[in-house]
Amino acid sequence: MSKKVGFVGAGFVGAEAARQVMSEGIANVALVDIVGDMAKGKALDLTEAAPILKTAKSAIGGSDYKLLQDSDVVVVTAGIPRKPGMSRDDLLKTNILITKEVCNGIRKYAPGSIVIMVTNPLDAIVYVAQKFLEGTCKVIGMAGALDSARFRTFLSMETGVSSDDIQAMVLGSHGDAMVPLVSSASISGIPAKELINEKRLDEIVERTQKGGGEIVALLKTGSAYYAPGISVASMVKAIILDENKIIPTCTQLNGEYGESGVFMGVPAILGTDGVKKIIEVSLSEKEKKLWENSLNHVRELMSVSDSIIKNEKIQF
Ligand code: TXD
Repeated sequence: MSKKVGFVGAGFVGAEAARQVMSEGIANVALVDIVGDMAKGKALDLTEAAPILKTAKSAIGGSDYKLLQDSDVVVVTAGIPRKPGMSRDDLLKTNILITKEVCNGIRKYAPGSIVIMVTNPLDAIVYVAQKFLEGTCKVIGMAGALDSARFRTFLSMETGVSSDDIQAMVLGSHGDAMVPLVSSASISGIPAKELINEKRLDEIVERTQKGGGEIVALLKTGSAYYAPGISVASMVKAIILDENKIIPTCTQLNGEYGESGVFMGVPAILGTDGVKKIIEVSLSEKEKKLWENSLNHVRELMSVSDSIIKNEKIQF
């Protein structure tokens, strides 16, 4: 049977990811958005591209969660961006409430699917979605795939070597506290440190950590969506085609890296069951400090999320 990928949130990132999934002929797609006609329109637009893409895949869209039925993977980008005057906690509260509504729809129509959360603040949203969907779906988050792509891009710009020849990963949380791994970054197997001096590497790490903000500042409205959408599609592809690719993924740690319960971005083998295995890499002293900082940041987000869930009396 043909595979199906559901997208809740048909905005910039959701639509770009869906376009990539259809363009590569990976699966049929369903777009669900609170703005139903917009999702329906984008789905029709995508389907009309099929004859030129030479794919037999098609798209459906609307506001009804029933459209998610039989999805193998569901990608969630639904949420609101921070508005002027809104604190990070206000944003978290609103997006937790949206996540709850979305998870109810997924539980009803796509139980057993692998769920990829994308909505910000990513680490907290993955944590609450896993709470809402416990026993129904496996939940992971996309951030490291994007942050790693940015890191590789900047290493490529620095060396003039094709980004395809650059292996580098970003672990930890999404945002300023992420952990770009310089110690294991390589250019066709040559340690990056042998080709780039420490000062420049530090600058590349910082640019990677602030990569999202750099695009926001240029766009003036909204945030990045091409690289995020394509990063989502790479995770979807690894799962649907059982590729066993190592992709940095936000997932719950169960003893790996000496931690349990916390959600962190770590290298994971992605295939049919979602995360098949978490890979533990050794970190330099500098990276260990960043990792600790990242852990504290995620723990703080998880605890603020717990308070919101308690204060708002949100039931699972
Ligand atoms: O690396 C990452 N994880 C990220 C995350 C990279 C890029 C973007 N990142 C976050 O993804 C971003 O901060 C947002 O939280 C999400 C989605 O970003 P996008 O740029 O796609 O935002 P849009 O265009 O505003 O899309 C959000 C859609 C929009 O169409 C709303 O109508 C819809 O979500 N929405 C809903 N759909 C269904 N149900 C409900 N309740 C709902 N509320 C809003």
